Amino acid sequence: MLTLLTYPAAFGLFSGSPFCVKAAYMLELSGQSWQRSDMLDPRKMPHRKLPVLRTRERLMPDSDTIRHWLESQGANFDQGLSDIQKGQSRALIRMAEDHLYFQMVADRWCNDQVWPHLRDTFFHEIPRFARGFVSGSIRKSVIKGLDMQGVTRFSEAERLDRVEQDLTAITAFLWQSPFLMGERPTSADLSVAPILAAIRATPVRTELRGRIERDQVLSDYIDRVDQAIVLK
Ligand SMILES: N[C@@H](CCC(=O)N[C@@H](CS)C(=O)NCC(=O)O)C(=O)O
Repeated sequence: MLTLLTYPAAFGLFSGSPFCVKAAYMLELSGQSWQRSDMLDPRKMPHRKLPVLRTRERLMPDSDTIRHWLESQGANFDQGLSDIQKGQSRALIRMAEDHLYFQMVADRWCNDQVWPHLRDTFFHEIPRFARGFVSGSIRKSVIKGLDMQGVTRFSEAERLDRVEQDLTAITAFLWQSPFLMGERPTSADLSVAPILAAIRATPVRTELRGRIERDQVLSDYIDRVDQAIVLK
C-alpha cells in the first residue's frame, strides 16, 4: 500500500501543509489504496520537505512529482480538459503555489499573535523546556526564506493588494462553474483550494484570513472541494 508521509492535522484541516492536503486529494482521486503516516520533522526526507509518497520502490518527494507518478499509473486529474484549459490550470497552480502560498506562510510565521498557536501546534512534540529555542530558530529560518523569496519586502497593505489580484483571477473562474475548470474537481482545484483553506484556517483572525472568510464565493468553493473529496 502507498503511504503518504504528511504533517499532522492542524487548525481543523487534514494537515497543516496545503501541499500535503493536495497530495492526499490526488491519492484519493487516483483510486489507489493509501494510508497516511504523520511526521513533524522532514529533515531526513529527500527534499527536506513534506509531502513524500512512500511507494514499494522509493521515497518520492514533491506533490507535483507525486502527481506525475500517479498519472503514470493511470490517474487522470484533468480528464476532458482542452489544451487551453490545461494551460490555464498550470498557471493557476503556479500562482497558488508560488505566490499565494507564500502570503499564507508570511501570515502564519511573521505575525506575533499567530506565532504562539503555531509554536504549540507544530512543535508540541518538543519538550516544553526546549520548545521555545528550537521553534524560535526554525521561525527565524522561515522568515529568512520569506525575505529571500521577497514576499515580506512588501508592506502589509501591498501584500494584501497582491493577494487581491490572485483572488480576482480565481473568482473569475468560479463565476462560471462550481470548480475552477468545470463541474468536477481537477488538478487546479487540488492546489488552489487547500491554500485558500489554509489561509482561512489561520488560528488568529488576520486581515488575510478575514478577506477569505468574508468572501462567500471563495468560502463556498473551499467547502465544495472539501466535500467533493472526502479524506479519511
Ligand atoms: N514543492 C513542494 C513544496 C512542499 C513544501 O513547501 N512543504 C513545506 C510545508 S507546506 C515543508 O515541508 N517545509 C519544510 C521546510 O521547508 O523546511 C511540493 O509541492 O510538495
